[in-house]
Amino acid sequence: MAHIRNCRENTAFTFQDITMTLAELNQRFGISNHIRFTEISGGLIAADIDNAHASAGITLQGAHLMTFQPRGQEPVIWLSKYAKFAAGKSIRGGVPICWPWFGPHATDSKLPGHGYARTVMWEVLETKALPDGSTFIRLGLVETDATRAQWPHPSSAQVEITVGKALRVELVTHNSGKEVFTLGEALHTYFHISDVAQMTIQGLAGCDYLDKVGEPARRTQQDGIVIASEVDRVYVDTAADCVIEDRGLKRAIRIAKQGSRSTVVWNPWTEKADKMGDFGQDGHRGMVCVESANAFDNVVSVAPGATHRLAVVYSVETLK
Ligand code: TA6
Repeated sequence: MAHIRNCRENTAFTFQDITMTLAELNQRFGISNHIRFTEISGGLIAADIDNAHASAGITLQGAHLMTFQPRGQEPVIWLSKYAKFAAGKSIRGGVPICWPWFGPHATDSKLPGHGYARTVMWEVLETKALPDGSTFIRLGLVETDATRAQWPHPSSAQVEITVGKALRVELVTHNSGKEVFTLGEALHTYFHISDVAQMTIQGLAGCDYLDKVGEPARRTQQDGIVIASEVDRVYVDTAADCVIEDRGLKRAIRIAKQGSRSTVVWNPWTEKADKMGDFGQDGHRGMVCVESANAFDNVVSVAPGATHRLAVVYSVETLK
């Protein structure tokens, strides 16, 4: 089993096959002017990416991209100032990976909502400095008896992240077993916006959605999405790009996805955000989740030997 020894307390996080200290991790995968690994609060290990185009931070726990800020831009990804960092705890903000199910587990309410991928260890498999000055990192979910107990399907999950002027995240699922399995997943991305009252989400007009606020209901989106109360919607059968128009920042964030048929739009609004305890006062006003997913009607059957990819490119445009 591999060990990342915390260089101060010499505690070990055990996962596959490589014994590595933080120094060895940097020696093996660090790239000057691109990526280095540091210990952050809660004893978590993070990849700190800083290149000519942008900066980003990714924890090995959950392969969780916490931050992304292109040079000269406001942050694109929102991270709560009250996010908690601890082993086994999900981080409020960034790009949580919901896998291998989205929302509550279909049959066992004791299992974690949105799956376990975002709270278990992932290991660094590859880092690269790309010719255009972007930085690439590939991480793999580390299977353990605890993960196999929740998901008894031989499989692997990897995430490939490219940090440049745009941010590209690709979630790759491989079925290494002999049985087909059904996969639910999402890149549960939190976006930084000037204020929710200054924002409209385009791209989902005409799409059906499951409205999870109050009595669940199926509705059809008429126009752009404007948020003035709690919104929790799963738009189904849509491969469309979404665009977050932010009049306050005079910019638009484009969300261009492949391999995803669902888009989730979520803002907890005041009451839910207060209950969650890690949004802070009015924290919900500076964020919106637009999640590229395969959920509900759109869960994916992955055949034995098959590989399923969900990829999203997040880019910033000037608001016309
Ligand atoms: O994607 C929206 C949602 O399913 C909401 O219903 C809410 O539960 C949100 O995810 C956050 O979930 P979390 O487990 O991260 O607190």
